[in-house]
Amino acid sequence: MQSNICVIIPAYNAAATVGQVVRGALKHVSCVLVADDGSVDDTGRIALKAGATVITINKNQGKGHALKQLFHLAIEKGFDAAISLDADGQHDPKAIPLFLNAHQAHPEDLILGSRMMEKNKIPGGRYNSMHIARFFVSLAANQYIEDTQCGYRLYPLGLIKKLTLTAERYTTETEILIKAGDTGTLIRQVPIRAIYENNVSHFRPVIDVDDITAYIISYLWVKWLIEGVCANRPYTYTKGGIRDRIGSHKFINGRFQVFTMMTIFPATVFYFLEYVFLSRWIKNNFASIRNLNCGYFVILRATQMLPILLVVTVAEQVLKRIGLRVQLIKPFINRFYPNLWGGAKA
Ligand SMILES: Nc1nc2c(ncn2[C@@H]2O[C@H](COP(=O)(O)OP(=O)(O)O)[C@@H](O)[C@H]2O)c(=O)[nH]1
Ligand SMILES: [Mg+2]
Repeated sequence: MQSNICVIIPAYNAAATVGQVVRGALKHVSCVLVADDGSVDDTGRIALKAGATVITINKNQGKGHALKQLFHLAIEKGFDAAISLDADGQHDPKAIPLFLNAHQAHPEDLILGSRMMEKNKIPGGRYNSMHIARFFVSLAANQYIEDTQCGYRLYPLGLIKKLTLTAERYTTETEILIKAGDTGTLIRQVPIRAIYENNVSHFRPVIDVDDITAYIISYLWVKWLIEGVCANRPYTYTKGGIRDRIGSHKFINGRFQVFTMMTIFPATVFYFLEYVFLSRWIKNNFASIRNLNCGYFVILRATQMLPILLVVTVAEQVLKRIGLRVQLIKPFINRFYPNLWGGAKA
């Protein structure tokens, strides 16, 4: 039984499952904190009955906000680390010892669950967006991250204190990976099951994917701006730095993200030129990319291919409707969004 590590569960209308998750977690840790995020069902009461400490957020504000409240509480209570679990039963508490063991061996690292051992169980559309996210998030986080969208994680709270979190809803978890990785923190992965039976999701494929994409692009835009003109600077995140300052103003941040989305195509061309020519004077600029030995062109191409990916996705859907089952997206993604990090393959 671990007493210096707690489990945190952001929950929204999860009355049917949260009790079981809390009871399962309490077999491994002595404290489970649940944020009942404006649920209209019995989530809070059931979590409390199952033995959790419950904080109630009156109006639904999303997973990211609930996570931030839970981090705050866990830090206040003096825990060293917190394991986050989904409330809907997609994360089996039986896997908690995997996270605890990994943490014991590597207390400074963020431990992330990966469902890629069972990737055939993940719905096709979801898997494709995970593959694209993996490419760009890994670039931003300076390391290969197989399953960037998995919410089953162990966070050392000392690490959380080093980050300013400004993103919301489902984007917060991506923001944590990027900012942690971009300070030099290692992100270790442990295999977990992919559970998709009876799955009801609050994730909105268009709005939430757009929000995550906009965040990643805006982050890379700034990261490469810095790396392009700095020698030997693979890690660009500093708490309170430029991206945090923009992020902390909701209005400015929204405009900034739109601006970076609209300018990412010319911006990557510009960075490509900087990569090729500026390196004569600025040694080892774009250090994070030079470490990969792939050249900036691969990244330039991956970015420029994004609108074509959209066309390919629509084409595959249209062909499916008229009864033609051709695989266009998969080969496209494998070709243009390769694993540049070697080692682990997914
Ligand atoms: N606090 C809070 N948690 C949420 C909210 N939406 C989702 N969650 C939590 O995030 C987990 C994952 O969300 P879900 O909608 O299942 O997304 P998916 O598993 O990626 O399809 C859920 O099990 C909840 O624990 C929300 O609005 N507020
Ligand atoms: Mg779910």
